[in-house]
Amino acid sequence: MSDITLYTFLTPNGTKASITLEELGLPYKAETVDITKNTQKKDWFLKINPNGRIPAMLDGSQRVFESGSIMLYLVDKYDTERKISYAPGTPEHTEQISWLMFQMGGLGPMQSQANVFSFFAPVRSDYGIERYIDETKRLYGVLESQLKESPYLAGNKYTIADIANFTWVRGGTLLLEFDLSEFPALKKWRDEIQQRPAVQKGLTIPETGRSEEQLHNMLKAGRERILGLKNEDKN
Ligand SMILES: N[C@@H](CCC(=O)N[C@@H](CS)C(=O)NCC(=O)O)C(=O)O
Repeated sequence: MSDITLYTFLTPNGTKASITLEELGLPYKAETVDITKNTQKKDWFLKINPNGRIPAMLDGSQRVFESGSIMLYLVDKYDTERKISYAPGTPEHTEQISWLMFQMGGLGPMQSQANVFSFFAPVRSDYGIERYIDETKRLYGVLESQLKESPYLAGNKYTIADIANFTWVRGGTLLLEFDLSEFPALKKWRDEIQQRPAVQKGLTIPETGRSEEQLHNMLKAGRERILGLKNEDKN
């Protein structure tokens, strides 16, 4: 039996967890942790995630933090039918973990920095913007080369590795306005995953009081502000 509360916000890391829960058909409560109001730094939340970031989860008295760790916990414990994961000990399972770690250690951190330099920075650094956007696009190229070879990242089955990378690729097209025409296999994969009912549902969690579009517009206003500043890079 599960007794799950997901602490989350409408972001690529948050929706990795809600999509996974929806795909597994698990009952759960979603608590909104509004990162635009710094709720993630409050003492009560730091007891669930000492790192002060969303998402985090309680399953009964068990805390789980880091989105990749939440996904692994959920499939280890609840995906007994292997709906969105491979069995440990199989070559496909190792691939699944590799692509999940690719997102956790590569795509997520690099695209987050692209977001920081593009939307949130107090100064304008064209070097920072370019460096992290180029690195993010390079990583999209790595996904593209894998998806030319197999329908999903870890083989013939849609898994948590796909969910993890999907929310970031979707975020890149919506926010950084990446054009996926240079990555046709990635675009096809994104379009297909986007249509899954569990994905559609997971992308609406949690209730924030603002639409995703409104949240994105807040960020894009940040970009206008940054582009209005003088570039501060040293020559
Ligand atoms: N490696 C962490 C990253 C979590 C993370 O950066 N979450 C962002 C939202 S996507 C956040 O909470 N930002 C607020 C902050 O940095 O204080 C994970 O995958 O869970």
